Amino acid sequence: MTPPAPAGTPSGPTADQAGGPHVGIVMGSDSDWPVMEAAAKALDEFEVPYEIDVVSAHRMPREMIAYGEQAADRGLKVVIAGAGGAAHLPGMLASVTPLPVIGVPVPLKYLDGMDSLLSIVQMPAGVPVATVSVGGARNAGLLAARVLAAHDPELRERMRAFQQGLNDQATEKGKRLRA
Ligand code: RP5
Repeated sequence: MTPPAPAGTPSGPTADQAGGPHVGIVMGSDSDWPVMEAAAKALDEFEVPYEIDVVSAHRMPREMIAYGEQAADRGLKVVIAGAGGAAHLPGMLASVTPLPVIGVPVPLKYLDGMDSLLSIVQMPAGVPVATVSVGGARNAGLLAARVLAAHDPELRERMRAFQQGLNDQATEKGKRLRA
């Protein structure tokens, strides 16, 4: 897992794996990476190949549209898009790709991420974005893995084991409190 490469070229440690990346993780700026990194970490845990890039809706709109238009043909199955402030990236990508788009509202210095959240979540009917919580990049990665698991029994088993792990941890915490 590496920080986003310069804009334009899909990258990421797993992008060269056989079959290519299944998930595209994109963000409006490399300043979003400290938040978005959690999505990549989650996909690492499930050994899901992904690519990372900076695709700014406002600063590089033509590249952003090209990324969305080409994503499915390049073999991506899910797009995770994070942005902060006037966060138009997830919605604009969703408007030009048939793939599921998961939006991550990135919190910035002002407004506690509410601006990002509302920009991403209030999509018009017909153009869905699955919006996670403010800063919820880990859940975005986990949701992408679940989408892929719907058609991948092995990945589904890994997800079941992960869920069992959550259950075990919570049970253990309860036991410790009761002791
Ligand atoms: C958004 O503007 C980006 O997603 C980022 O959250 C925010 C600020 O970008 P920088 O000015 O830090 O590059 O489009």
